[in-house]
Amino acid sequence: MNAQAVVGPVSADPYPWPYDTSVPATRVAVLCIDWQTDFCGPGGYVDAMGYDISLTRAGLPATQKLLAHARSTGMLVVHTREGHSPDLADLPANKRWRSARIGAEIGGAGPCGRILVRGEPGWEIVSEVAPVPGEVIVDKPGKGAFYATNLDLVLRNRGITHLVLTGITTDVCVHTTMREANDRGYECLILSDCTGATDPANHEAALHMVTMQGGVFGCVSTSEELIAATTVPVPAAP
Ligand code: C5J
Repeated sequence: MNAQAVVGPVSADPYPWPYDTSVPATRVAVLCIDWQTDFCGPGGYVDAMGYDISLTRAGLPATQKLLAHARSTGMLVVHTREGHSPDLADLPANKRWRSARIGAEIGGAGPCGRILVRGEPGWEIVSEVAPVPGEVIVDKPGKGAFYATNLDLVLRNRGITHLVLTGITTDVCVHTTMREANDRGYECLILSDCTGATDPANHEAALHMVTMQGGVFGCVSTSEELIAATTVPVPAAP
């Protein structure tokens, strides 16, 4: 790891990210949102609802590469997991009712254990982007990663000011989290190749929304652009 790495400016839409030109990598966190079997694995929640998991898996290879880059340049890596306690005390009745309505009741039994319940196989993060020891993991009962969690406190304690968003799904948990983060003053970048949705049009629309009003929630770019815009100073010769 090199703590001297600097990120930016990244070629992005609608402005070169970040707004303040560049930022030390140690002030950047890569958020890996809900890369769980329930959202992208066979037999999980998204599969049970009848959606195509190849769409939600599409961002995995690029995210894997990005994680290697983040870990080697000193960025903080934060993983989130959507899920509910086994007694379902933190599951709103309407969320349960809606999931039952589409044939994948949260808390019900499925091929990967109880759907979206903490500790079950389907709730685990998939191996391709699994956390390594020491990385932050945030468990959340809702769509946004700031709601009913200590994420904001953890980020501020680490001096994080800039966020890079990856994960699934682009239009639901990633977007909700980006909006929450933006309102809290974090400078956000969402990566189009490290995200995915159950509907390609929703993926594109969610990315497009970010670019309105001069970058209403931040910017859109790709992992390749972010990696290319990270500089690691060469130590001066003795
Ligand atoms: C959804 C999520 N789509 N992680 N959750 O229900 O986006």
